[in-house]
Amino acid sequence: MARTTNVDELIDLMKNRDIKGLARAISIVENDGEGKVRLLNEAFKEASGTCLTLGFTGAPGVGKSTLINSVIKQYRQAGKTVGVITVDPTSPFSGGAVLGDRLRMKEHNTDSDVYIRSLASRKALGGLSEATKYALYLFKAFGFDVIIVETLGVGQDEIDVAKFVDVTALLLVPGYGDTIQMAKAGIMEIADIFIINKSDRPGAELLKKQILNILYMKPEGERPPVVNTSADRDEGVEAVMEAIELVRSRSTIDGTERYRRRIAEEIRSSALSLLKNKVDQHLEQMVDRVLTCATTPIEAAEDILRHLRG
Ligand SMILES: Nc1nc2c(ncn2[C@@H]2O[C@H](COP(=O)(O)OP(=O)(O)O)[C@@H](O)[C@H]2O)c(=O)[nH]1
Ligand SMILES: [Mg+2]
Repeated sequence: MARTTNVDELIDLMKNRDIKGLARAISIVENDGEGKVRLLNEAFKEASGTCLTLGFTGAPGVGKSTLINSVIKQYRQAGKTVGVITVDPTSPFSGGAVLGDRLRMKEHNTDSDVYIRSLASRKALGGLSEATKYALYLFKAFGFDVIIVETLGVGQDEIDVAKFVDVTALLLVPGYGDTIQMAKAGIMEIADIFIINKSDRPGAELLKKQILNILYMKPEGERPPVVNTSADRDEGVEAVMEAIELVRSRSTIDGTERYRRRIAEEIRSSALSLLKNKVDQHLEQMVDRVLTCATTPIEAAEDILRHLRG
């Protein structure tokens, strides 16, 4: 069967660290291609258990791509291979920013031990896109030492990323709407590391104090490090690396529990996405029935679920 061989071949290519195999596999996942589910199942089984996954989150423009660029350099100097997953905004207004990302990271394009892949942000159930979650499976199967996810930094994806990576770094910048940035629901809770980027600008120390004040409530051993950086000058990047190591050393303590929670989250998000697809198949018909007063929305929902069970 051609389809089966194809998946096996891709898995073999990835195991042999062939970047073209990885690129093809990601395309299958992105485009809902044939063999996607088997490919992902095999990738999950092959996944390297030792790779470190990092999420960089924060509003557009705070300097995520710039900082990731510096972090890649640090890992490369340490001889580590790095995979980066970044999310392309589908919004036409952000076209310039996407191009900016590519240009900024171009420095590493000739380095075969760094692979940067942009993914479409569509099809997310309000959170991190399915393509991003599944690209993580593939990157792990490929066996990068470090995998970095850059979020779009908009809405739920900013928070959702923390469920799927080992260490989440939240970037903030001094000078604009600090309180608004921090008050954003859930964002303070998910950050393992706070990075105040653009610390060359006024207000960086004040912002640091504000963050430390909030974090003071946490027990010392769990308190997230707060780091000042000027990513575009490579300043503070060593401190970021130390913070990552600190958080990583902590999380081995409750590593099993963390992993259990992540797997639960992966099952939940996959189940919801399957369910959503199934429900969507019945929607139009049910809308017609409600519009003709044959049923109510609540009864229609129950009907769909009954139908799924049967
Ligand atoms: N002044 C200053 N500008 C920075 C710094 N880091 C990044 N930038 C600039 O901020 C802009 C947005 O950076 P980018 O990395 O694309 O942000 P992203 O949208 O979060 O990925 C770019 O013009 C960067 O050159 C910094 O530390 N200081
Ligand atoms: Mg960016």
